Amino acid sequence: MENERVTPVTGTYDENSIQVLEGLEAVRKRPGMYIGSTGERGLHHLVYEIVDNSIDEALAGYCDKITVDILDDGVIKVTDNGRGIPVGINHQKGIPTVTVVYTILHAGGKFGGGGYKVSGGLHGVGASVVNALSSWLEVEVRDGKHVYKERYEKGIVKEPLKMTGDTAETGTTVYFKPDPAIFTDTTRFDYDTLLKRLREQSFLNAGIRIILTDKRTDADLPDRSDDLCFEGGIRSYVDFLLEGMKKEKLNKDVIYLSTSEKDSTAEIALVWSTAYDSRIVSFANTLHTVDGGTHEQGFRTSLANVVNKYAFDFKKLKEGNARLKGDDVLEGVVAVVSVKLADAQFESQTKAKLGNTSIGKLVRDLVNEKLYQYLEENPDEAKIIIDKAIAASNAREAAQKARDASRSKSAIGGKVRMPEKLKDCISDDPTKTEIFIVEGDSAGGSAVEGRNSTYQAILPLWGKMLNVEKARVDKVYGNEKLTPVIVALGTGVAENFDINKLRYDKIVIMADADVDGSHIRTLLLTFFFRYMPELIETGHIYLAQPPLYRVAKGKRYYDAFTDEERDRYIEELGGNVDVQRYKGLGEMNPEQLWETTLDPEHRTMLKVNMADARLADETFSVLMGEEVEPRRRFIEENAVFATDLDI
Ligand code: 1YM
Repeated sequence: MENERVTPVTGTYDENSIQVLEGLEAVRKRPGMYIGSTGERGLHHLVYEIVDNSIDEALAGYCDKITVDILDDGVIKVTDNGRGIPVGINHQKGIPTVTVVYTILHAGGKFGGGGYKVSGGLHGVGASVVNALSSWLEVEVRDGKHVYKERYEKGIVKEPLKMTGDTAETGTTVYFKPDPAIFTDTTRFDYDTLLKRLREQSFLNAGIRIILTDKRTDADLPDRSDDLCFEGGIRSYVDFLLEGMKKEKLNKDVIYLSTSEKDSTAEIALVWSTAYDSRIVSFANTLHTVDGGTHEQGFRTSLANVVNKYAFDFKKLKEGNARLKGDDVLEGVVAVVSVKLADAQFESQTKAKLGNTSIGKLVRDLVNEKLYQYLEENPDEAKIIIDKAIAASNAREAAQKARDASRSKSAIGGKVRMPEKLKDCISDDPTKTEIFIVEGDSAGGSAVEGRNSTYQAILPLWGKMLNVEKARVDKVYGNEKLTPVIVALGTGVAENFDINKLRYDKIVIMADADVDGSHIRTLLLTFFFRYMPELIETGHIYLAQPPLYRVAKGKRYYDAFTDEERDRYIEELGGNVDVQRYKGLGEMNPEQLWETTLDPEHRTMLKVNMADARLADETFSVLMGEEVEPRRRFIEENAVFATDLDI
């Protein structure tokens, strides 16, 4: 068939082109005003803006598949199987509607007012902004009969809309290349960044299928593709979060609540899990509200209300009992709260916090009514929830007692008495001092002798690790090993924690590479992770790395930390060497301990990050937890590590 030009109505052409050029100029002059930034975030937002139009089409019920391809040369391709952007002449503007959408500022979504855009790109400015900020952009529309194409450069029509062929399909495809003159930091798309946002979108819009594929042929990029479609919507999202946290559901199923009012909807998926903290992820118009806001706050407060109301109404708590605190009810909760509303008000430019008060009420009413109903109808689930909150409450009270005890001050001077076992350093400059928490008395003795007592303090932890003690926090607090640590560090714990009171710059856990050592490490890291996470976040926690071997030949020697390293040194020294295996910290003499583990000039230490600590927390839960089955499984899978574990 012959190509056919779709010609604009000429009468309004000049007017339009002035409007177009002014709009383009504004966007290119101040891109930040339209997409937030011209950094990596802004770059990725271009993709979301285009995809949002496809999602709107899906929400309207006309599209069920969206593909996003990352192509070579910084090009993105987005395709959907919707109706296709209208190609007919727009009566107001006298040019094709698709051209209006792509060239006239603020004409995205539904021009002419009415309705609201719920898929919510960052600033809701749409296709024309993406176009203005792209070196070139091509849009292809399939309307079930014909294929139409238009090409723009920096937002200006370069090849006007023309029919290029026939098709039985419908849909829209957009190719674009962000302009490197605008995105001066980078024009390189990050797969994981796109994946995160598109996954969120597919969770929040149940049933929509989004396929992301990295088609770049550049060096060392693995082929990646994710086919995202979640029939369960935000229920699937909760399962996904649990998987990431490696926690199990306590309830049989994820609980789902939803409601709608004239201009707004709220839906919540939640479950109680084996976790000790809570994870609540909230969205407004599908934008992740990182800092929460009225919707999230409404959820938190009403959750505590409902559980208390049910507990008292159904005599799970007696009349004289104290109410369960919000934090106790929240322990272990994993939830997704998603609201959609017209005229969303955000408290910050980045849309991280929702401000609309009416939506807070909608969420509260939803939880108060429907969750109560759920508890009434599912008494077994209600019991699980209340038992978890009561356990949390007991643990919190025990913790409070332990804290009060550890804060008791001696009569003179109001100074806290330091633990008897602590061999403190002379300096009290908390930016220079170090404390070594040492497993075992003999290693402690060597460390005390071997250290530089000006700035190195030693705290030996004596006795065997409490193998079978349960993971409950009250045990962790009352624990005879941890109290001296809390007192020596000086910061207090949990909500009383104050990093400004920290008495040392480096807190070094010094334990052997055997079962007892790894128990101590796991216990301490778990404890820091749960009750003093700021110490980890601010990089104060370290693991000492005592070497495993000394390889010596004559006067030359090397300390090796792994078998491979040992073999390398043996080779380097040309064989015929003396290899000594360090049996453990306790068997090193003070000089050796100083040389290998304490001396800042020679030692190797690992700085602990939150990921390490989280892993320890998980290991701890498995090792010390109440459930025998996962513990048995863990030990089987880690047989070497746990050969003489006493279970
Ligand atoms: C790859 C990007 O933009 N898809 C898309 C956009 C639209 C429609 C369908 C659509 C919407 C409507 C009617 C309507 C848009 N249309 C407009 C406008 N994919 C992509 N798919 N028919 C088709 O909203 O009534 C803006 S976006 F304004 F022209 F209707």
